[in-house]
Amino acid sequence: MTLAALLGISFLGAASALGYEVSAKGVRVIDPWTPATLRLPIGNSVYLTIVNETGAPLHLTGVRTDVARESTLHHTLVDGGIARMLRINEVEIQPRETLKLEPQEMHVMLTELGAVLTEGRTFPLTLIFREIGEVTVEVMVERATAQQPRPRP
Ligand SMILES: [Cu+2]
Repeated sequence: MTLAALLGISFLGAASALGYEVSAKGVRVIDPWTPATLRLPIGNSVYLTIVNETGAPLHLTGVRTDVARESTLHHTLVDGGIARMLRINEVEIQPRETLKLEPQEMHVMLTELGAVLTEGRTFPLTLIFREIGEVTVEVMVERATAQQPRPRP
């Protein structure tokens, strides 16, 4: 068994848009990423995809990372052409359902970051589920203008 398999990390190859995923405790977390920041940001968003492969509903109740003082779940609402962000306390994911956190949609909001996020670096992000506890993934910092993650080498 390889180290990657032991860690539950698989690399699907550069040809796939889904280059990185972590499988743990019955969930798959695919391509966690965030855009780079040019200076110390007030806030920044993290995007990722979660697949519930357990046989029961899961509830994502929180997120945590060392790079920001606060990490919360947000949803974006566009009302009269003005985008507003609302905090979400938890998100339910039904069995075999895929939850996508994407630009202009649901996202992880990092606030009071402690450092500039430079392209190419990674940092750990812990997802907290009520039913199965914590799952930690590595977030890739993409180009500042990115709208989606690039395949990881
Ligand atoms: Cu937000």
